[in-house]
Amino acid sequence: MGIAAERLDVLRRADPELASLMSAELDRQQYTLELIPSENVASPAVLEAVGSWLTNKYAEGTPGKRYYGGCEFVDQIEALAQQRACALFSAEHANVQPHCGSSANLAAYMAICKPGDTILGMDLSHGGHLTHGSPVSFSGIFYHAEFYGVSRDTEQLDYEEVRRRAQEVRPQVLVAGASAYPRVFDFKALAEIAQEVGARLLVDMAHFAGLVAGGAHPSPVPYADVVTLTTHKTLRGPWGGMILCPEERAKEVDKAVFPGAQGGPLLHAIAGKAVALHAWAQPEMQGYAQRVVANAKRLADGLMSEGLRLVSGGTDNHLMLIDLRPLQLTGRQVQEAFDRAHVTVNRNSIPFDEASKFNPSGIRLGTPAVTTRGMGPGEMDEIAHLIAQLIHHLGDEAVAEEVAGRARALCEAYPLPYS
Ligand code: DSN
Repeated sequence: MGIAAERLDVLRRADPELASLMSAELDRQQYTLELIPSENVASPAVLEAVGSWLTNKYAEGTPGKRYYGGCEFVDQIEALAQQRACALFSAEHANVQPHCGSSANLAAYMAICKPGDTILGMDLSHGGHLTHGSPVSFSGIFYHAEFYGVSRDTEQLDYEEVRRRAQEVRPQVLVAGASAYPRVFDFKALAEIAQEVGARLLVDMAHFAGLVAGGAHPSPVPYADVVTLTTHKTLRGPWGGMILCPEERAKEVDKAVFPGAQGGPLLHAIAGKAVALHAWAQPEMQGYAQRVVANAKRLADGLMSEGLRLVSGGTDNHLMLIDLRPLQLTGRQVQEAFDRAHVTVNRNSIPFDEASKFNPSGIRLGTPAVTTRGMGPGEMDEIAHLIAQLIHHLGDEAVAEEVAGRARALCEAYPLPYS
């Protein structure tokens, strides 16, 4: 019996209503082409660690310095996760307690600046993240937020323009990283800009941490004052966050995480992070990051050859953005049509989008999850064709049905690792 069947068996006896919802979600995941670039498929070993008795333990503090008794084993578990994170990313210090990327960013700001300071981050509509200064997030509420964006011509970052903005606003923190930017970052250039204006450099590598881990994206670790990441995206671990920094900042970062931003750490999630970090040293992960990027490039080329326009003309990482403006379609329309065809994507703003954030003009998609399921170049060609068919024939039920059938067949050929 696989891990899913075993767990559902236990749950059916304890809580049939919840078991039936979880079973339905498992089916959705099993038979849906998952193209949301921030999602992935955690291994059965990660699920075992996360769904374990470690959830019972309180351990406020850090390994060896806890406010609770009985921490001798969880101390070793957390220290193991820290050592593995430092080894994988060549970092001097890792705090593995952040519950998610937003908590990691909250603690990172607390460690390197104070309320009211100026932070300069990438505009959300150009690919940035809510926690990089949006007025609806703590980052825009507690700090004075300014933004830089991509250039209108290339839809890519122009580092001279970032420098000009930094000189103009003199931030205490320069924030780099994004949730919808299909290109790699030049961390050396960003570090130089930060240094020139006396700012600290915070790199949020939530999206591309797995690409960094696998050597398919430059690492910000040698350049940044603080690096934050999530563990559930390209890193292929459990839901969670993490912070990396030089040893000299370790104390400030640890204090900012606890008691600054959080209470007790989630030891079950930390164990899951340890398992995922360990997996990067195993043969099964060899080449994964390169395959994610190669698949993304192949998918992007396929979409463009089917007449779709991609923001910045392609991708260098795991994600891409389709510009729906030339087709006079909206992101919401397309996302909903994709859902009906068992292909999951998300609508997203694109640079210089004049549509509302709730119904923007872009579709964001990526390859981490389908690559984990084992799909390769041939499947990317087919997926590009299916997506183009859906978009070019939006509302045609016969096409949607045909795509749904092909999407299901692909999912059946590359099953989730839970049965
Ligand atoms: N909301 C996440 C994403 O989907 O990219 C980023 O935190």
